[in-house]
Amino acid sequence: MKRILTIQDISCFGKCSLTVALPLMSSMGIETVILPTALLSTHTMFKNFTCADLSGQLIPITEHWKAEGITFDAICTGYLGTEEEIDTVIGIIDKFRNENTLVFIDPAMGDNGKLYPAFDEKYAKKNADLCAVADIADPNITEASFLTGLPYKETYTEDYVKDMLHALSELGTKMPILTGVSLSEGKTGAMGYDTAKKEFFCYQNDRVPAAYHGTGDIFSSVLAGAFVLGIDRTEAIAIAADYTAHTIAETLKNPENPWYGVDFEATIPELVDALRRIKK
Ligand code: PXL
Repeated sequence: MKRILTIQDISCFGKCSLTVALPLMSSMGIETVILPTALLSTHTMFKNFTCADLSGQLIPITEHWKAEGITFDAICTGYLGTEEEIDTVIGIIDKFRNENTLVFIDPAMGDNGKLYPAFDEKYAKKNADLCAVADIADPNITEASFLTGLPYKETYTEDYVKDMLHALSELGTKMPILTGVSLSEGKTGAMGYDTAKKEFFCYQNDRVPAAYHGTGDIFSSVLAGAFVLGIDRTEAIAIAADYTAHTIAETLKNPENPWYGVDFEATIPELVDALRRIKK
């Protein structure tokens, strides 16, 4: 069984970061080891959330793992807290990485042209150091724009997406994958660039007309899981994009309209079926 380490916060209520990554990766048949960086009452889109910083625990926990001889097939990161924490996480990646380890970075820090409330531009730039050590990094267009300094655009051409991917690969990321990319009216998906092969790859599905919090984390968790399972890159983004779109569509049917996070629990069986179809 593949074993993945996921490093991000626990938002107790709100369906994002670890409370999404753990169930999704587990349901994909991957042993999922968590390293919580902070403990929040809710994610930061709620007012008055509490937050206990756990970054002082990261070194003692990972030193214990090292002493136990624990290894990982992949290390992935999501929402982190501070610039110092990013340095600590880079050190952890360095400590556990070998030639077969997949390092997957989701530089989760903003959406819709804006950074999340807890972050500033300095923090955003620091994420470029993290992307520099990534095999795969999957920013959305907002995050990519803060990482590269290229302007954020809501309407754009394929050339803009390709320029963004080139700029991300210049940070050092081997395979940047830009999410939330729409190449035609009514469509959305992702486009990636394989720097070694100098090849672009892309998947587009029908846009479900709704925006919910936490969908980026869902997409990333499934994408990272698919890569760890050895699924081909275009099929990996297709699985992640279809699962995310289907989950948003299901959530739209929920009369309680939970803006804070999507009903990903309802669609896990479809994810498992999609993986079974690929394995056949
Ligand atoms: O990646 C989304 C996310 C994760 N964790 C926390 C957040 C957010 C988005 O706002 O606040 C704590």
